[in-house]
Amino acid sequence: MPRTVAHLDLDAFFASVELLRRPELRGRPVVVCRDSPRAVVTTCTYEARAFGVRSAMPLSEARRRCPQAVLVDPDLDAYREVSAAVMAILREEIEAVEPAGLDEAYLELSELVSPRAAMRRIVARIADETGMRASVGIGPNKLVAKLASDMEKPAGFVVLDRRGAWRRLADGSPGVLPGIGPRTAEGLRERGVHTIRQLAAVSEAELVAWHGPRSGRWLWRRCRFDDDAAVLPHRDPVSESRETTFAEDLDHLPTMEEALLGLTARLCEGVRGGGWRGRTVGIKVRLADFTTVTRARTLPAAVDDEATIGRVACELLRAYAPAQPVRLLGVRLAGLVGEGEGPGGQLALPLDLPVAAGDGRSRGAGRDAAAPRVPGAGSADW
Ligand code: TTP
Ligand code: MG
Repeated sequence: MPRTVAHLDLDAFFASVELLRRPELRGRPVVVCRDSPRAVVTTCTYEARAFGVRSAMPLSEARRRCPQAVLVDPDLDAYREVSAAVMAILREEIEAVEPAGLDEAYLELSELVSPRAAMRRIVARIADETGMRASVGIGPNKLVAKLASDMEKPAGFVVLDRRGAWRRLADGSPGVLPGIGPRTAEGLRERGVHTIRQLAAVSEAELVAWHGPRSGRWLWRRCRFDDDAAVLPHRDPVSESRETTFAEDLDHLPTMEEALLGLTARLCEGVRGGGWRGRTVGIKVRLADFTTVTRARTLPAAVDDEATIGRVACELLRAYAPAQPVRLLGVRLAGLVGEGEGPGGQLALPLDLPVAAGDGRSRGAGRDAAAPRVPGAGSADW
């Protein structure tokens, strides 16, 4: 069965969010980066890229290339919220959505009569409703779609088949193929393989001899732009959290509760923005000596309201009763389900089963990656 898959990636994501609240910076080279000697650039506007500034470049180098760049501090909470709004639009429009990061997702379009029209509509909605500009790649599989979305950024819209991908990329380095990292590319170079075309000329048996059966076969298919990976909508976030480190440690319970309620308000905005509800409310507390504990409680039904989540969070904090001043507090909602999932928003799972089972993936850039598998058990990690 021929498939149609799209990959959508927001343009200059962190920087674009910053421009929403500081429109006076539009058209200027903006670099999102902490202002410290060892900081590296998270991203920058295309105006800054014209000067050679890039993601992951040391700030000192970015400054040298573009002294007039405007530096903006990263604000991950703001990026998460915009990300949730974009993902919510994708889920409204398309059944199978696999977020692949804060600003990118794969969409399974095989069932659609007009996948291009659907993607044009989605790009327009994202622009209207969030102010973000997106680039889209459409192809027969995830690999080609991902490569295509990157080809004509910003505001790209590239439809490509495997032959087209071959025509455009065969003479490039194998390292441009997602999944082939710098070390693999370097290893291939040492064997005289500098391009995708040269890689495709190596026999499968030889690749297996070089890289073992799994990676060898995978490489053989990869350089032919062959990929049968499914779009996995269950890679939805399993949890959402907000946390903050205080300028000065807190040592009064009422002040801590106030902070937890503030975090809960921000959490709920993000959760509702993504159309989520969750059954497990958790808190994270880091004490003055850096001891970090989490506590969680699983409720009978999924919730998204500030009052309930805030109440449970404060109860968990009072029950824990921090014995030292507190330097960080966090609140977390796990076992997330989308709107309309499960009867009355409840998960179709028995109460004592791990709600957040699976691989612990979560929304965002992996800050929640180690979600506790058994709610209520607590965990050193979030
Ligand atoms: P990307 O999609 O790679 O980059 P981008 O959206 O800024 O620019 P474009 O897609 O138009 O090329 O990454 C998404 C966000 O992830 C980016 O805005 C900032 C963050 N990020 C980092 O923090 N460090 C990095 O090294 C990279 C590549 C991205
Ligand atoms: Mg991007």
